[in-house]
Amino acid sequence: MVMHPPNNFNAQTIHALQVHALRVPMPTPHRTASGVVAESPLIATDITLGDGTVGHSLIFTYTVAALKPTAELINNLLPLLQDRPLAPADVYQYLQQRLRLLGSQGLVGMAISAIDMALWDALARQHGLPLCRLLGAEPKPIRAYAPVGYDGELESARIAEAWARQGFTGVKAKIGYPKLAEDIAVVRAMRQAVGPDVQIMVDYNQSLNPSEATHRLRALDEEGLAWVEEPTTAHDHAAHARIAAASCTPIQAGENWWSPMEVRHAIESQATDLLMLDVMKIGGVTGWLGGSALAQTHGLPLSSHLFPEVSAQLLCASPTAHWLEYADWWSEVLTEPVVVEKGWVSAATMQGSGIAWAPDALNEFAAC
Ligand code: SMN
Ligand code: MG
Repeated sequence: MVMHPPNNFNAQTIHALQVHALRVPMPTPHRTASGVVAESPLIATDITLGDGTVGHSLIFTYTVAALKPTAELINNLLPLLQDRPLAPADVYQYLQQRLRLLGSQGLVGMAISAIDMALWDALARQHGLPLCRLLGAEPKPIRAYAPVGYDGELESARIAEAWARQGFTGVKAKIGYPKLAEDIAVVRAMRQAVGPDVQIMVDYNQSLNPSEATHRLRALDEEGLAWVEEPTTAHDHAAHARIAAASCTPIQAGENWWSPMEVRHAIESQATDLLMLDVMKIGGVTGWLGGSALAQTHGLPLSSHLFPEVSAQLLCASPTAHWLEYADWWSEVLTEPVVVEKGWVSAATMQGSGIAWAPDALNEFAAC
């Protein structure tokens, strides 16, 4: 009689899903030309496997209005996940296919990413590896830049200087003030504060119309900026291409692109010189890998948007890794928030994707 090994298939299948809606206060509100982020509405997702391994993910809904609907949407996907094998790339394709008629942008895309990131986290934990190693890459230090809000000339300069003193070699300010002269004044005050060796980036957060953007970027060409981010509507690739063609400063874009397919369309339109992916919007780890492959094949330097823990892992495995966006807004929720030393982030010590809940954080920050 032929003996078969015991079937431990259950240990590798999805068993349960737990979703927590959180509201985390910001130490100081983050102002942009397109609105203020005064608190972080977050969704913590836990996926438990048959063997008890739990994979975690964290997503950010920007507005409280989207918090509970997105949490409910993730929960409602459980019937599609139950008993499926722990194979994140397959689950991603399966969810995309099952949700094809509805479409997979916006809250649906965020829900798919929450599940995808939790599954990759679980897979890395099952192997006892940081995510980057699971993806075949060594942990390595990633250069990080620090954020400066839409805070006016004096405050922007003060904050930039404080980051530079901590060792950051890049600082990114929100601009898009009523007058171009104010944008220039903010950049010059920051330059004065940080000196010639720190790179300065600026972010318009989609606030300009294309002709105003072309006008302002021509003037900013004199300021030696490392990039100008999202000068106009993120999904208007043709307008970004016209603005890019008329300016010497590199254009940065991508944080609002919803899939590797949208990255492809943007690249085909020559919309940007640099690529920035947001792991939640691009489609989780699976979506990031598609976007990163496009960055590699088109020679586009790739930076991250928010989610510094997961992004540090992913940038280690991204051939054209450029800058990590540092933010500590969600550190109180995590046991292992990303550590920066002299402006470099290290993914070396992290388990899985770097997401695990600080004791009692899920209760303390629970949205009522
Ligand atoms: C941003 C970050 C967080 C909230 C709003 C906008 C952003 C960035 O555009 O690039 O940091
Ligand atoms: Mg931005």
